Amino acid sequence: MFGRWVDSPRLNAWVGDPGASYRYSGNTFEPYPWTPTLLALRERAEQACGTRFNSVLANLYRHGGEYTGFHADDERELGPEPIIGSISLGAQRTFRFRAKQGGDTVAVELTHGSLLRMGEGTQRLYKHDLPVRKRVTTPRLNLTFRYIHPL
Ligand SMILES: O=C(O)CCC(=O)C(=O)O
Ligand SMILES: [Mn+2]
Repeated sequence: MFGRWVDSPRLNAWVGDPGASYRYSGNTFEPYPWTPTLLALRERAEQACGTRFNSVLANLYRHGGEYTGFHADDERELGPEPIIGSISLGAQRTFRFRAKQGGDTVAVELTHGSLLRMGEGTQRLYKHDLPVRKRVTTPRLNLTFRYIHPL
């Protein structure tokens, strides 16, 4: 990151249609191809969210010490009002929203097999995070389905 090696607080992989690449910190990442399981989950997520997805970012949190800091998924290639479908598998973890303007943090528990739909306005108005939970000793896999627009 920024020309230096840093420890990642989680493992991730980018999967999607050919050309659904994303730019991050000056690099362009090409997606790995879909697997049959991920394609089936994409279809379920598309039906439940009422939109199309052409990529998925898979995040693996090996234990409760791994986390995602507060951020919004508001990169330009996601378009002005991204809809993101987020499937959780494995350990239950807390997910939090905080308005960019400040104010209270709202927490939801993401249970095994759940789908979280982040709709219009969510990335524009809020940041989200997945905090450290020291008591959690088992892994969690998260699949965030997205639609990447070619820039
Ligand atoms: O693990 C999660 O539930 C969220 C991951 C996330 O926010 C992201 O990949 O952008
Ligand atoms: Mn995110």
